[in-house]
Amino acid sequence: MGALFHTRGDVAVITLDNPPVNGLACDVRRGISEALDRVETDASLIAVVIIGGGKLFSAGADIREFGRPEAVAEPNLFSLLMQIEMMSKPVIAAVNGVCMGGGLELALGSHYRVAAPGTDVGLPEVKLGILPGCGGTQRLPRAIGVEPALNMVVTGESIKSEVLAAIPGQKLFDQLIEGDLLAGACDFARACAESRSTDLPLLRHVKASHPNAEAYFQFARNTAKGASRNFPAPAKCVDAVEASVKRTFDEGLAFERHIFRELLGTPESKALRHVFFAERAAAKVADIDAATARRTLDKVSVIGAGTMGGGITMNFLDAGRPVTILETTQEALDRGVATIRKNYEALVRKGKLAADKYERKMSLLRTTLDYTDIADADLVIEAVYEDLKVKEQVFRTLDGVMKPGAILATNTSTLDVNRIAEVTRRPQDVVGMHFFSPANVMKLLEVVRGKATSREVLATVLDLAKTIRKTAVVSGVCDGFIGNRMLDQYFRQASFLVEEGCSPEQVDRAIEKFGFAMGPFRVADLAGNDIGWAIRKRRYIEKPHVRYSRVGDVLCEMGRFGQKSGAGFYDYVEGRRDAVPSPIVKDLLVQFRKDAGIEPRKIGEDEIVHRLVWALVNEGARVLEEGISGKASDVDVVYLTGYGFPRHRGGPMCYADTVGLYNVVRSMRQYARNPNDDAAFWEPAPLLARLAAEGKSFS
Ligand code: T1G
Repeated sequence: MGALFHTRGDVAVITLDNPPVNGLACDVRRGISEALDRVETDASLIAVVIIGGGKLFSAGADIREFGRPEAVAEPNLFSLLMQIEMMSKPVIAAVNGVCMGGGLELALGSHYRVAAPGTDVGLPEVKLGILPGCGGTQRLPRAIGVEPALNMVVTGESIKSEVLAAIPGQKLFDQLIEGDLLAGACDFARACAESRSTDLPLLRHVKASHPNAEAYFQFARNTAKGASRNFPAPAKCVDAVEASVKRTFDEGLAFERHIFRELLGTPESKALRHVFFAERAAAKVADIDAATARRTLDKVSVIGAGTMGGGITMNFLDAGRPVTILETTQEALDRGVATIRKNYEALVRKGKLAADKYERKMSLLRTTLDYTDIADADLVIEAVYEDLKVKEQVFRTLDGVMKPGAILATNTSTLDVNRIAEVTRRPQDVVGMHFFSPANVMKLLEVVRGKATSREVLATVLDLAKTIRKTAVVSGVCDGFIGNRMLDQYFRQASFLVEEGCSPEQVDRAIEKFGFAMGPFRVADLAGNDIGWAIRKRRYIEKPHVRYSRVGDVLCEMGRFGQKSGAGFYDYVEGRRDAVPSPIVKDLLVQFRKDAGIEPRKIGEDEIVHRLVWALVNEGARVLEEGISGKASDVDVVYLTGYGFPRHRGGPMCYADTVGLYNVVRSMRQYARNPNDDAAFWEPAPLLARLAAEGKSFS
């Protein structure tokens, strides 16, 4: 690992060599520095090209080094850029594939830059809760202008090299090179060396300006703050880019470095770095590796053209994979296809999908009423009504029709995958693929591993998830798997809070200020209160000793199912989706508390947030100790990608670690003493109690 050195005639070539993404780790930086020294002292060499080994230039600093001495070990990236600036011979960065973060900063610090078209160019540091820390916020505005630079720094999104090269007056790329990038870059380097008459060009000497700086940056800062829900990095990015206009280059560099160090230590950045690796670790399962066989998945079928079946189908159409949908009646089929069309046509109207691409997607869709039409499918995903008897019947039929080796997946959200597998003669081929509504949008896919599910089937489905751009998390079989099982406790606690004195809007406001996309009562009204009602009825019978609040039941008995019935925990105006606080619900809660003998009290935001989040954490700890989930970071990924948990808090288990498990358990014991709460609810899961007692964390 490091930087490889070779020469092509009188041009030196430094190749970044740190697979898979050429992270600028300590050894790589040292290799570059030593190679530059060699070029400087070798009179036969007239220029140097820096290029990435493998398929890309560099994804930036090696995030794994953060918080360790290696991250700042000399030569750190800062020193390396100073060394390049002092070189007497031209340094050309030749970028392809990915040029991001510190990798882009390395290129920006070079004298010249050439790029292969199609290169993803970006400064994604804000997604890690930091900002570019080696001149990116100072050099990029000088290379492409303040506004496009600010947009890239604040959003962290990548832009293709050819798009950036087309910006009028840009100084980012001196040339786009089709075909052999290295040969083109060496020719360009030779031309630079031979045509040299003045000093080598440095972006630090270019002036960054904006015609209306004061107003523009104030607007940008307000916008960044408004969109980031108490997450500090985006607004700080604006401050740093503003410095490129208001301060000298070196002052701007120092200001950027100061902010970088400040953000690096924030809990939000630590959480986001946790999320970065957690999302990638989710696909890693203890007993599956590259040697595990995979099955071919050419033909895919979906059973059921309802909301879930249609959304699941769209994932495959979006990935360019043909799908056959099966339904029981032509009317249901037509309705399902019409819904898929409506979804795509909405995207076409918004300009998010080209009309020809829409038609190409629809050309991949087949429909049928006959099971024999799907007999040769490699994978079939059942998405019929959430009733065990109905699903068992579908799987009996599939078992009799599908070819040997076909993977039989169920999209059930809570039912027992083992029971479903047992009605077939091939339980090893049965697996859960729990999509989240809207299935074509939500990234989370819970892959439910039955006790008989084979490793091959699991490995195949995990690989498939990547191709349909889903974040797969493996779950064992239990009621609600990982996410919905924890969500049940979250809603129980939310209902206890309104029994004790909160209004639904007070609870929602507090947790949304914490960073959740939507509070529990707005979610309940959106999803339909009758869903929770049906689940509670089932559980009242299965677990009569468990205390549930009856607030939700009372609303359902009044027909207040949520948005679909025009009223729920909130009132709704016809044709609008705004959740309006309801005087009826307010009066109902007053009466409810009277009847229950509850003296309402004012409950603060911290208590609301912590009772909701620790409810998730306590159940998450049980999910871990029962082996339903293999890693605490997987539980975090479920909540980050499927339930709107704020990314800059890292997920429920990560947030509990941030607060400290000792403090979590101390708060729970306090809540257990509340006569209107449920002491049993706050009994710490054994794993949580043990970790807290031992001063340990989930991670
Ligand atoms: N550091 C360490 N490991 C990294 C890494 C990085 N920057 N980027 C990726 N990996 C690992 C990743 O964990 C996975 O490991 C493997 O590479 C493949 O990644 C000074 C301070 C480049 C678009 O934030 O966006 O520069 O799971 O699965 O889908 O101002 O990786 O195989 O063991 O994501 O093809 C800023 C983060 C750093 C870029 C490729 N840079 N990476 O996506 O592969 S901070 C980033 C990505 C910085 C400077 C600051 C993506 C990718 P494993 P992958 P991919």
